[in-house]
Amino acid sequence: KVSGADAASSLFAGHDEEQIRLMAENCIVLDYDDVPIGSGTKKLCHIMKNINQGLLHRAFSVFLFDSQDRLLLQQRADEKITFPSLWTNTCCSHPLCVPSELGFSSSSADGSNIHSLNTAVRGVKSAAQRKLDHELGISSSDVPIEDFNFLTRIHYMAPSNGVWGEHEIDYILIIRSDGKVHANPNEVKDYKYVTKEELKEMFERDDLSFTPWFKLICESYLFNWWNHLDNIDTYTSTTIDRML
Ligand code: DMA
Ligand code: MN
Repeated sequence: KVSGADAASSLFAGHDEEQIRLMAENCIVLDYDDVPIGSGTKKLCHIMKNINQGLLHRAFSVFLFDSQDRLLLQQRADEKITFPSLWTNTCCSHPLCVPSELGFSSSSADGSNIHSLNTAVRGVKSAAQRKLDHELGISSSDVPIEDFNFLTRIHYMAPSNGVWGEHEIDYILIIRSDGKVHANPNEVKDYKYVTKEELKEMFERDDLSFTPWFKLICESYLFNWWNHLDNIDTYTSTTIDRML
């Protein structure tokens, strides 16, 4: 149930109750170098006024390809508070500020160093598995952790509507799966598997709109990666690409 304060907040006026509830999730707040420095609610992290003062958080973007090399796209639900109704990559969200999604693991060989990229990647993959199930109903057994490929990190900022926006270090993950989709209508309005040519045709249409991060990734990396899915593990970069 949404707390009285949030339900009454004018920031949330007219918004969906479930999406308001999700704004209480705790995101991982970062310094400029992607080191976790604390937690902040999803609400706090997505208010443009805070972003303009430098507030930055960790995110991920999954690109799921089927065995025929088609990319799974989703159209965000009208209920989404940020970037509603736009077409985008398979699944995006935020790792939560909890040990498993920070990547802490007692069994890992590299320990759980908060400064280590391997640690962060482990946490992000776990969050990606959780959200593929939540948004698209893709079973975790169809997207095992070891099948995710980490590609790179993109630092970007984009205003959405009204007071809302994004400012993230976005971990890009690619996975191949033929897992069956059972879309959650509160998250996803529509979905579609596309070839490269079909995606390019969608970009030409003036009745379709896309999220800013998906466009950025398409213009920079996506088509090159798409040509090399069979050895995508060799495309990993440890640098942060600042697309600001
Ligand atoms: C946020 O995605 C992450 C990126 C990379 C933009 P989102 O707004 O879909 O997050 P959530 O599904 O948690 O609302
Ligand atoms: Mn975000």
